[in-house]
Order: sequence, then structure tokens, then C-alpha cells
Amino acid sequence: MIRMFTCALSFLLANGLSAPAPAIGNGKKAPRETKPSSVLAADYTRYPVPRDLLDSFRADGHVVLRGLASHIEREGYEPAKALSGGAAPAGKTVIVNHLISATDDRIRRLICSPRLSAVAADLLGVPAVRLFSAMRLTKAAKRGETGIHLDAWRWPFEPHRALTLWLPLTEVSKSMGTLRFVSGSYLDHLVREQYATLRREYLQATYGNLLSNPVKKLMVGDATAHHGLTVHSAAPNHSSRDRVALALSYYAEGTLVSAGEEHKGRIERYFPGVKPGEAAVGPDTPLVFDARPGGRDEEWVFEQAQSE
Ligand SMILES: O=C(O)CCC(=O)C(=O)O
Repeated sequence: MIRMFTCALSFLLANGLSAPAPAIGNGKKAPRETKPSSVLAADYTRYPVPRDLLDSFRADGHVVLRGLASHIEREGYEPAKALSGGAAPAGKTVIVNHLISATDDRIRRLICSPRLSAVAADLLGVPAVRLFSAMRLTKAAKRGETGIHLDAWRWPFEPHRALTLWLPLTEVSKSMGTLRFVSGSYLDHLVREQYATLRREYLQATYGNLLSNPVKKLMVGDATAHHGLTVHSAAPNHSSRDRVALALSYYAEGTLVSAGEEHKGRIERYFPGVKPGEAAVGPDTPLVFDARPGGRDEEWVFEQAQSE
């Protein structure tokens, strides 16, 4: 609940709208902030996804978005980077820090940013999206590759309209472990129908040779986006520096909770009280972009990519 509130508050501030007036010592309400803060308002700028990138996301299930995070979003990079990471658990190459409950305003503005969530909506060809997870991913110097996988394995909802934005928090080159994708894999019939039961060994044997790395280098503010059913992995970090990135996963409003037994624990955690087949709405999966009629972002021109 708190998370939903703080995302909503970040949104209000980013839009220069009035936040609820805080109570002051004598019980009276403090005067409302009526003027938008130009700095925060600047957060709410549109990143128009060019048609060719929408088309290539539809065809390939991944795309590179240069300069996606404006300077305001990047403001959140420093505190996100500064979080202490701890050690990678045995057998893992990447340290994961969950940021969804972060209290630092700059991190909250970053993970709830309408600029980022609007791009997720445009790529998916839907008018509204929820944020499912926000993770800082650290691959320490000299650590090996992130195994081939599907993000949908971890998602307790139907993943056909869902994606992850991966934003490096420091400049990264290919040799530091950027993501590698199998183009078009998210359209494979088998992947779409049986993603939950496919094993890593199967993905490796079937797609391992088809993984390709679309970029030599990503600057701070650049991002890659991949569909939840795109087969992918990440290269080893050959450098002597940690590779730190942010992964934000979004799903379309209207998505349903999955039916499989394997999702039971996550359904209880993310969607308490919601049954398989019902709308995937939970207290920790805030609606971060809504351009439906009457929705918060209705005035934004929605660049409708054809729905799948
Ligand atoms: O950062 C990594 O090494 C892996 C990230 C990944 O696979 C993802 O964000 O889906």
C-alpha cells in the first residue's frame, strides 16, 4: 500500500500537481504547493518511440533506446548505485537489490517515471501498464555470464504483454556483460504456449547459438527493452569494474494472474486474494501509466503500436 502511495505521490510531484497539504504542528493544514516545480515537472516529458523502433520491437522482441532516461531520471542513478549490494549468493553471478520499496525520492521518481512507463506501454501497444518489479542488478568484475532464460519464468501473470527495461547505471561496453537476445524468440509458438515448463537446458540447446548482442556500448541514460518471452542471457563481465544496471518490469493493465501451480507462492506475494484468471492487480504493482479515456495520462498522445 505504501509503495502504491509513494509511486502516486512521485507522479503528482512530477506533474507539478498539488500534493495533499501536510498537517502542521497546530493541527492546521499547511498551505498547498500550487506552483509546479519546474525541475520535477521536467521529469514528465515524453520519449516518442520512433516507428522503426516500435516495428523492430514487434519483430524482434527487443530494442535499444538511446537517451531514454532524461537527466531527471538519471538523478536517481546515484542513490541507486550507492546502495550496498552485498555478496552474490552461491551459484549466482548477479547480486539483486529490490528497489520497489526504496524510500529515497530520487529512486522512487526513477522507478515510477511516466517517461519510462509510457515507453513500456508504447512498445507493448497498450494504453496502461503496471510496474511489477524494480531491481538493481550488479555483476561484479570478472564474474561469468548470466544464464539463458525467460523473464516470464518469474512472473505470476500471463506474460504476453509484458517487458523489461534494462538501464545501465554506469557506462557499459559489450565486454562488461550487456544483454544478448534471440531475435524473434518471443513469437515462437512453443515459447508462447509452454514458456513456464521450458528448461534452461532446452533453451540453451535450441537457442544458445542464436544469442546476439545488439550494442557495443550503452551510455548512462540508454536502455534496452526486451519482451518477457524473449530468450536472453548476459555476457560475462570481463572488466575490472562492477557492472550495475536497473531492470524495470512492466505488464499491461488487464493482464490476468497465471494458473500454473508453480506460480502459487508469487501469486500470494504479489496479488494477495486474487485468483488465477482474475485481473493481476496488487498493492505492490502500481499503475504507473494510464492513457485510457479518463486515465491520468489521457492527454498524452498514445502512439498505438498494433496490438499482438
Ligand atoms: O543483468 C543481467 O545480468 C541479467 C538481467 C536480465 O536478464 C534481465 O533483466 O532480464
